[in-house]
Amino acid sequence: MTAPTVSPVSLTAVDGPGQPVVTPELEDLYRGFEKELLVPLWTEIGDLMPPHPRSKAQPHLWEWTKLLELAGRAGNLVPVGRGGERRAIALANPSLGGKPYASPTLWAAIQYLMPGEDAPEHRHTQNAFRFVVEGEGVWTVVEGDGIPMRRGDFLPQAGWNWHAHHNAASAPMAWIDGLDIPFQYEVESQFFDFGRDEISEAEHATPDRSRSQRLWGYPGIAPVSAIGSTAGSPLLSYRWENTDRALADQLLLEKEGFGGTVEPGHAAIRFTNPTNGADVLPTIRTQFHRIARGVETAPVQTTGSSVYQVFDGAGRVTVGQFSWSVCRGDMFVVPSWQPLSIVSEASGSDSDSGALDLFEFNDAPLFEKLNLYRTHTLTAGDPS
Ligand code: 1HN
Repeated sequence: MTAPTVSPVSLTAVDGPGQPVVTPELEDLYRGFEKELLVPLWTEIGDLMPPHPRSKAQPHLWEWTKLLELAGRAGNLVPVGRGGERRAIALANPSLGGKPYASPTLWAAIQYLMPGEDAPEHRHTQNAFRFVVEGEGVWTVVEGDGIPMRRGDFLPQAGWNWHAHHNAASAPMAWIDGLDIPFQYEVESQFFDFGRDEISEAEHATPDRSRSQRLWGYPGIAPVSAIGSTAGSPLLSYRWENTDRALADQLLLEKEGFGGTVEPGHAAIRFTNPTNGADVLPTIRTQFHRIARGVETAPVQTTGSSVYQVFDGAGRVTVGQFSWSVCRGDMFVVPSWQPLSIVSEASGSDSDSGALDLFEFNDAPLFEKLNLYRTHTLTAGDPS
């Protein structure tokens, strides 16, 4: 290895509080630091030690109609197969240099599979999940277990499990993927294996209930033979009918005077691992919110980032200095410590209750494990 001819270290002497007097000797000292690849703390402290998180990421909204239209065009032009592995199109945060990262820790993508298509089997250390905002007909096959994917279903996919997908229906289907790729890329923990090019005929079967659901799909009941046997959640699909009823019941219980919501008119559930009540994935927390018509949530700021997808209804979302009208399928990112507030607004034509339903995923398990998790609800007296 030869030494770089141009040093990547670049130091500018400036006048300012806590800074040394700018003299030719100081400039010469700084050139010496640059040559030896050294950086003094006194020129960096403001950036390295901010008073609170200042995310490199920016709040941003991706509209579902645009995502779906482009994914559909990719469906006609781009084959799925070994090598590219998935027809997945990632959301790139506008201030992360064009990288396929929604936030510094989270990957979010729309994935699209044409009728009869198979996405080949592989496994990786990255933790992943799928969430379905519309459509049905794709089965994800995890360790040979075929799991149906339908509107509202949430499917966690802990790292290092073999998985493939196939579309058994006569129409294309889209869904979203969330993974911890940016985090694992930064900490250099990634492994990847190709599996079989084709899954077996038996694995193309479309059972209504997966093996995982038959073993783990009963509330509060665990199979004695398998307790403690898996790292991530052994329940491979969390079905919409349960999520919907849990949210509806929270709002009803609140109306009946028994509480249950996180704040008035705001029901929230977390998808948990039935073996221990922890998050379904070691690095990603997944939750679902139902905000009753006309309700505005209190602005909350949290360390770590989150991505939301509107599941149903319409509303207005404010993240820091950004504010958007949102409707079904739209996705937005909330960077670290940016206050988030949501108003549920009736969409007019909806025959339902007019509530706003949102799916959320975030990196809170990482922050909690590292003792870096903080959350704060802003009140009128807080500085803006
Ligand atoms: C992956 O395996 C899937 O299995 C989706 O559906 C997105 C993005 C990067 C790397 C692997 C999937 C992915 C991915």
